[in-house]
Amino acid sequence: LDKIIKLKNLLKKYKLDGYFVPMADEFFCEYVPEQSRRLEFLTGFTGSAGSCLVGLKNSIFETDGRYELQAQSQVGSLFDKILITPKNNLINWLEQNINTKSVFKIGFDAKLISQKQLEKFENIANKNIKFVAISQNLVDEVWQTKPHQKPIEKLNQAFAIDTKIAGKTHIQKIAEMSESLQAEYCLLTLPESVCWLLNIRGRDLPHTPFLLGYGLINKKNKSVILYTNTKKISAGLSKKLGKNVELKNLEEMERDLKKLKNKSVQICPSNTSAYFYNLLQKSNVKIIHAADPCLLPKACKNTTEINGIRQAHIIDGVALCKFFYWLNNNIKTKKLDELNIADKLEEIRKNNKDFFSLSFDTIAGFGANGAIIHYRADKNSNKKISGNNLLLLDSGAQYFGANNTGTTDVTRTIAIGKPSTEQKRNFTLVLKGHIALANAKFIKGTNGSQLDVLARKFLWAEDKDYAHGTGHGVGHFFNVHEGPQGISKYNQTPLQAGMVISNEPGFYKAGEYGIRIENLVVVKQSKNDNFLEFETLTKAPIDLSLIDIAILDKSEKTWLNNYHAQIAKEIMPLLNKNEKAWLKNATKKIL
Ligand SMILES: [Mn+2]
Repeated sequence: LDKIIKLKNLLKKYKLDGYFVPMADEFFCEYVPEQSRRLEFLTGFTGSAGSCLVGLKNSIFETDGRYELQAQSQVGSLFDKILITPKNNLINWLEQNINTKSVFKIGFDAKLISQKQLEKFENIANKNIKFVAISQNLVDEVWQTKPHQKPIEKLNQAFAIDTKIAGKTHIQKIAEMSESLQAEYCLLTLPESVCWLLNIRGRDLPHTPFLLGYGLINKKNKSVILYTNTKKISAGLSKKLGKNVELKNLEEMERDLKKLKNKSVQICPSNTSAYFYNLLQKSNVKIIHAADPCLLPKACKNTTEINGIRQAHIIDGVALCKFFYWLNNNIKTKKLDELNIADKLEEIRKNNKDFFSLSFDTIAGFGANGAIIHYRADKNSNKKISGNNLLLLDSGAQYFGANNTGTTDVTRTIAIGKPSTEQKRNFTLVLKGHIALANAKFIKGTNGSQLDVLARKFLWAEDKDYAHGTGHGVGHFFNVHEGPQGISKYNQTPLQAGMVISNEPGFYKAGEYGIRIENLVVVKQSKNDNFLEFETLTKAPIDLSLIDIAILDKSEKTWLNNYHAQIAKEIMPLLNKNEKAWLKNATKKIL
């Protein structure tokens, strides 16, 4: 609370009525590094989506439905109201509650909000509400004064991805991107695009191998300036990047952008900060709005990348099978809970020499906790795993090795004790949807929103559904949530060969249990040139004890038997004797 009081004192100093604090840092990634977790520092909120307005009179917190309960418990006492987006949001709240005749000034840091978000703010109906960019970040001002201590950015070394892993040199990529530009320059503001383009990775985020930085492509010269903390780039890496890539510190970017006067620069307003947008505008740069040109080619993996991803899934499948064998053997004798099984799974994955990191925090939710879609166990919520109920386990890893570089994300639901008839029925409905999507063949141009129903139709037939998308894109040793592809009620991006995507229908009964079956698939050319289909990448058995075989049709049984036979073939040779016996039973043919 004292931090909020200190911030309120600063409002008076800067003559503001309120100050807006977003979750994002200046790189707009899904995960935010420690030194930029301002919302968490200020409020104690640990979720991954949220923002707040600290006002002299009222203070408001907003987040989405996933974090409703968490926000209430973590920040409920600090704020007058918690808004759950998209139904309620800060703009609506301001319009309904601020009706002063005088100007109401809300300060913000223009580096931390996108131009698109600023435009939404500026379109607010009540024109007495003014959004004012403040160059000093007010949360940092609190964070940098004793007794608080803002963490210092770690100088994590970046590293190169060999062409044998990336399938294409960065020189080729730069040439192709330059070719595609609609302007003389392109400002890349997403670290994922910069890292993809230059075939580099970094260690700036715990689960995503990003080097945080920006890029400026020069179309004519087919060259790139990389703006980052150059202390993170070794002499060797700098040499590898060669003469087409110039390294500069972030502080130099502002001066360089001003020099682009009268030149045309392509940017994407939804991931370019209001700060840089404004700077370009003031410098008389011709701004051209376009989607980030790297995102689509990054999403469509080449054959080399797909081969690496396939192998990464075999390593991951081995770790999962070893874990399932261990779980099966220890469930009755050891005291297991959500936290210690997540640790055990991480320990097993780490045994592989090419393990790099987890790709997100493991979700291990037993019984009622499994029904919380983005659950993460902590000391208070941690449930013992015993009795009869379902264990939902969603986890993944990053692997980096000569032949097995890739990102995994897999969910299995496991029966602990004896499952109920109802649990088996719902699990089988989810499985039928999973198989229908895995088996789908579709004409080129089809998008995720057209396929989404395949995964839901069996649940819908019984008036059931799940409140999340069916699939998200996944990067190649990159972000576990990658755009623009996805399978959901809304995603309009046509699926293309090489896209990696999750297939993860589920069913959740609040207060009782959760079910989700998640595999990653890659889009590939079908025999007929006009059609596409999926190849399933994930290699982990699906719990046979949860299947109501009577409601599977012949083609569904065939899919499951083939899937399990493939796992047995690829994973078996990499297990010890006891684990082999377990896997043989777990992948036995159903009739
Ligand atoms: Mn997933």
